[in-house]
Amino acid sequence: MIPSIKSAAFIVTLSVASLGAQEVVPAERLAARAWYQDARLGMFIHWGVYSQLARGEWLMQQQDIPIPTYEWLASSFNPIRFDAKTWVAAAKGAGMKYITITSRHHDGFSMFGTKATRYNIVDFTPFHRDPLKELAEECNRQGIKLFFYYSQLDWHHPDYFPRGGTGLKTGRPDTGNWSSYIAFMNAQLTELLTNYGPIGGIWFDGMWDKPNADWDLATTYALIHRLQPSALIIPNHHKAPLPGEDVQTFEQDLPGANTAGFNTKEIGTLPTETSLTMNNSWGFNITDSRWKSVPDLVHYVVRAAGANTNLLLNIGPRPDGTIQPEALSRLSELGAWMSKYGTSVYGTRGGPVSPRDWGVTTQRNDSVFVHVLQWRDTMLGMAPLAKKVLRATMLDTGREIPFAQSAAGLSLTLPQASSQEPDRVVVLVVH
Ligand code: JFZ
Repeated sequence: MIPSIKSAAFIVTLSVASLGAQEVVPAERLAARAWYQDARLGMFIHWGVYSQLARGEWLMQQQDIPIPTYEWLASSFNPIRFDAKTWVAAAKGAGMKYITITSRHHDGFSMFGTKATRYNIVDFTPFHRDPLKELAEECNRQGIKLFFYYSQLDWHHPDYFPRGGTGLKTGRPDTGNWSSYIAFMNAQLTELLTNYGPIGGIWFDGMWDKPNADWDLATTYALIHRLQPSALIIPNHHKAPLPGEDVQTFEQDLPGANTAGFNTKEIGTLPTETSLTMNNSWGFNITDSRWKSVPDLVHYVVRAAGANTNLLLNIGPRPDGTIQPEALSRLSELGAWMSKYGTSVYGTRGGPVSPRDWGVTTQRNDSVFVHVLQWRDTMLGMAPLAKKVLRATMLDTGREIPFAQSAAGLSLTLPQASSQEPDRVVVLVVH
C-alpha cells in the first residue's frame, strides 16, 4: 500500500510543478478563466514616460539613459489630452472585451498613484492624475474588464539587486536589498488589487531578466488570489506554467509557434493568449509605419481563436494621451468586422479540425464555424468530423451551401472568394 500512495503523491507533485494541472482552483477563478476565454479579444496598451521619447519602451536600456536624466523625463510627463472615455470606447468599438495596460514597465515608473514610491504619475509629474483610476472607472461604466501589466524587472529601483541582464548602466550603486524589492512589489500589487475595484488580473513581465533569482512567486500569487479570488495571473516568463498561474501567454506567436525565438513550445493545460503589436512596436514609436492591414488583423484574431487562444492586440498611445489615427482606424474597421462575424469568435473554443494553411475552425455548442482564410477556390475539402453535419450556411448571407460528408472528410461548396472579405465563414450545424 505505502509505495503506491507515495508514488501517487509523487505524480501529483510532479504535475503541479510542471503544468499546474492538479491544483485546486476555486470555482470563481475557473469561471473567470472561462469568461476570459469567451472574450477572445483584448486591447494591450503600452504607455508611460518612454512614450515621450517616441522610440518604443526600451530606450532607457538601449541608450543607457542615466537615472537622473530619465527622472527629468518623468518629471515633465503631462498627458493633458488623456481621456479614459476615448480609450475605452476605442477598445469597445474594436470588439475588445478587456484592456491590459502597463501599470509599471521596466523603467520602474508607476503609472498609478502609489504610496510605495514617489516615482509615480500622481506625485512625480505635473499631471497629478491617476490614469489607471480613470480607466478603471470608465471600464466599469462601459463593461470592459481591466488587467494590469506589471514589470517585475526594474531599471530604476536601487533594491533590484543583484541586477539581471538589463538595466546595468543606469548608474545605480552596487548595493541593494532584494527582499525589500519583493516587498515593494507586493505592496504595489496590494494597491492595484485594492484601489481599482474588481480587476481582471495581473500580466507579469520581466522575470526573464533574472531567471535564477528567488522571486518568491508563491507568496505574490497567493496575495493576489487572496485579495481578489477571481483575478487571473498571466505571466510572460516564456516558460511552461507554474502553480498559481491562470493563463499561458505567448508574445507575437501563436502557442507552439516560436518565430519570436524566446517563446516556449511547452504548452500546459491553461487558457492561452497571444500578444501582438499592431505595427512593430509596443510603446509609441513615431517612425514605425509598418502597420498590419485590417485583413491581416482579422486573420490574427481568427487564427488565434482557431488555436483556442485569445488575441491581445497592442496600441502605444502618444505621450499627450492621444492614439495615432493609424491605430484608431484599424480598431474601428476590426470592430466592424467583429460586429458582423463576432459570433464565430466570441464564446467559442478551437474547433474539431486543427488549424490548417487554408484556415481554422471554431465551435460553440452544436455550431462549428469554418473560417476560410487562405483559399481561392469554391470547393474546399476538409478533414473528417466526428459529428454528423446537418446543415451548412454562410454566416454573412445565411444562404445554405452544398456539402458532402464521408469517411474521407467534408467537402464544402463555397461562394466565390471576394477580395473585400478576409474570411469566408461557414456555419455547420452538427449533431
Ligand atoms: C516584453 C517586454 O520587454 C516588452 O517591452 C513588452 O512589454 C512585451 C509585451 O513584453 O518583451 C520581451 C521580453 C523578453 C524578451 C523579448 C521580449 N526576451 O527575453 O527576449
